[in-house]
Amino acid sequence: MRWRFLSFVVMIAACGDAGGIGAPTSTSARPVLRDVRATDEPQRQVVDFEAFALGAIDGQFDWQSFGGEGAAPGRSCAVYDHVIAEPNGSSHREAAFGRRSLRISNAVTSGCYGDQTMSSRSADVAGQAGAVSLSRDGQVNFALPGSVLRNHFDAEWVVASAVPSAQQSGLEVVVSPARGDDHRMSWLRIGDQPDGLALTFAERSDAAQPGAFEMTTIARGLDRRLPHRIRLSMNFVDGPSNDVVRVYVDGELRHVGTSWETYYAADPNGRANFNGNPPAVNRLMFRTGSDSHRGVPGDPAPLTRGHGFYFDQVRVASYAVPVRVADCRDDGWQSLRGDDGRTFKNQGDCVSQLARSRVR
Ligand SMILES: [Ca+2]
Ligand SMILES: [Ca+2]
Repeated sequence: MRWRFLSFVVMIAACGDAGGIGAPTSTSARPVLRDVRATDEPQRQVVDFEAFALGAIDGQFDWQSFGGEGAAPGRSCAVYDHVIAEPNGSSHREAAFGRRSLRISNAVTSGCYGDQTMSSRSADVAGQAGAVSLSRDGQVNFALPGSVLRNHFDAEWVVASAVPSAQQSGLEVVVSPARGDDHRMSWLRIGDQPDGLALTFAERSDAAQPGAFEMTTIARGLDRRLPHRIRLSMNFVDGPSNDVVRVYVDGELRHVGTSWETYYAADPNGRANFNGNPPAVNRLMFRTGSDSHRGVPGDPAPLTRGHGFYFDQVRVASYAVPVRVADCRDDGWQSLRGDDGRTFKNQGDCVSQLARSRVR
């Protein structure tokens, strides 16, 4: 019994917030390559994986996956079934999955975070004033060089079942805005249920229980024979309990909620990270893991190995959006964007976008 207790403590230490297994020793040492069709329109910067090599994800085009299959050993809590693969199925090829995609199953899960699969980073970071892009010890900056803090994060991806003809029982993957270590600012789970694919969103907004996951099923019965486009759109508003997160499924708004800022501001464990400030975000974490202490066991589904979900057309962007009318005035509109990343035609266009984005 004593041994089991000790190994539990060791596991927690390894999966801790700073400096544990899965934390990078230096992000600046790694050359930054960007597999994006870069334009000045952030919504068009899309990773399609076509230039990636098959197999290990880690180190390709600023993607990070210390625990993904084929990565260098010794930096992860487990070896996850996360790889660059050739998508199967003609419908997926037709849907712009092309010759290469990110494939993830939850055949292996763990209680760790920083060793899971992280997308390439947006040029800027996103968060409210005071959001932190440094590690707790100040030694690692998770932002790309020259990054500026912006108040909007937008992420989009296409997901499809690798077994479109049948349910993969127990299959689930969680996608979160993140920065490359253990920290996340939202949570969206994609699962495979008997009636089709299902999406579950988790908020942490209750100041009385800021550590609790408040889970909402925002879509279910999605046809597993078809790819689905998911978009997570986050407005970080300065001050507590006011961030706005929208989730779109196949172009339709399915949920309006909030970020995890209340966890970082009010939960004792959350506050301990950055003195009550939230982490900044600039990428997506694709995680096959458990949050068992929050009531989300995340049990592995071994039969999904080699299958799972394909992810493609991954886009992340951080930019500045208006949060008050004054932001649009005095030519302010010229340096701002709509929530969808588009530039404004004039001040009036900016003000009307503001009115729309306030709707909750
Ligand atoms: Ca592709
Ligand atoms: Ca806020």
